[in-house]
Amino acid sequence: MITLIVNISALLLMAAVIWWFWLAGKRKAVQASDGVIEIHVVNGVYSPDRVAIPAGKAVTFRFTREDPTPCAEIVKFDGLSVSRELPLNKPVDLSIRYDEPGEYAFTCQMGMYRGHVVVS
Ligand SMILES: [Cu+2]
Repeated sequence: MITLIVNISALLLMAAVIWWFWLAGKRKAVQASDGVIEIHVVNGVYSPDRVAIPAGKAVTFRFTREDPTPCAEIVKFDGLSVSRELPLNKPVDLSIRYDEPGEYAFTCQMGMYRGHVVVS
């Protein structure tokens, strides 16, 4: 009986961890209706990794790369001809505009670092 309770608790805990790190994080997007959205490249991720912007309006994405991994050097945006090199610890402004609502990824060169732009 104790074993069962322990097992069930462990499963619930795992579910909570999965929810917290993947599902909950995926749902919230940082709103950037106008102006500048600051994105930091740290420890293998973009932070924030989900940004909501309005369709047809240019928003400045300010990337600061604090992650020395060579892989993080380039950021590119799906569906746009935007591809930029990010120097270490130096903010780089990119003007991003999507005309069609949808979800677009921004990634490093190899697609390992991954963020999303939610356009509506
Ligand atoms: Cu990469």
